[in-house]
Amino acid sequence: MSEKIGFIGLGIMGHGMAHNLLKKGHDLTVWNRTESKVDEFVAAGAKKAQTCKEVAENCDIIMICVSDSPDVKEVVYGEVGVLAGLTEGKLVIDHSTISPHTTLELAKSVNEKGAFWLDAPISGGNEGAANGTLSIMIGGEKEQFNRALPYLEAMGKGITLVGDQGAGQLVKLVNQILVVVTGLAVSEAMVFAQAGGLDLEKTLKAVEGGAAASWMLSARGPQMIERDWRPGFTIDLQQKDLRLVLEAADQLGVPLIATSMVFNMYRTLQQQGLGGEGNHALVKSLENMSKITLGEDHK
Ligand code: NA7
Repeated sequence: MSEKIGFIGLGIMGHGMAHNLLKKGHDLTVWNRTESKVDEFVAAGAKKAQTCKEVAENCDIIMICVSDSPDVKEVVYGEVGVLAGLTEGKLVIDHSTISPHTTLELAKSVNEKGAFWLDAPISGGNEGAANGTLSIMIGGEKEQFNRALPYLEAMGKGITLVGDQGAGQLVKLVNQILVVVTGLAVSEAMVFAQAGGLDLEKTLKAVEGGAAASWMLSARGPQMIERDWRPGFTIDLQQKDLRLVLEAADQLGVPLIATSMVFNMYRTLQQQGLGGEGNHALVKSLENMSKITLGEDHK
């Protein structure tokens, strides 16, 4: 049986995800805090809800993709939030990246209503969201995972049940360690290549197929070279994720040397007012230190 889907949060990621649900012909109701973002979805066949409560009342599966832990809490616990409209048997899927601790608290509240919760954070940037090729890492019950799968398949390719509630968020933090440390390696390599007077495009082409291959290198390397800082994922949100990583690492007592360094590098960029730029603008932090700028002749 086809279920009615609700989508809350039509930002950079939610935009592509909700469009892909519509493209696959799913029955979709949308809500966004900034109301104007809803119009294009209504034009494409979605229904518009006035509140998150209304989304929960009218849908069987409610997907959320908003910024941070307090935002998901607001959307769920608010006076006209999801919880107020939730009834037995419904399923809430949170695609936002938030604290694993907050996730367990939210899941408990939803479960107390006789409803279900999956944490299902995403990776793949705006391209992955637009193309329906996101990686989706899921924590929760197998039965609910199977229930959600046909809808998640409209939005992603690598869809993995990684453990119980909260495990999806923890795996997303693992993902973010890999993303930012790879981002640092790409940044450092590009600055080094620039200092050596190399043709950056040719350099990238020469190394991206070998052992140094990575999504970050191939997707964001060209953007660094072109100095295109438009965000697939903003520095502010990346910084938020690193805060979550470092909080969890502190609780676990595990040292994260490179990750904490990148956290501080991003902070210098936020101080310069660059928090809205893409996370690949990390290279600017190295440019600031070395006085070597990609694309400039330093000879
Ligand atoms: P964006 O493009 O910054 O979009 C954030 C979305 O979250 C956007 O729809 C916001 O609404 C919405 N939002 C943020 N705070 C709230 C509150 N308090 N209440 C309701 N809605 C809110 O982020 P991305 O799409 O790149 O990322 C979303 C998540 O996926 C994030 O956790 C990432 O880490 C992964 P707005 O349009 O601003 O009114």
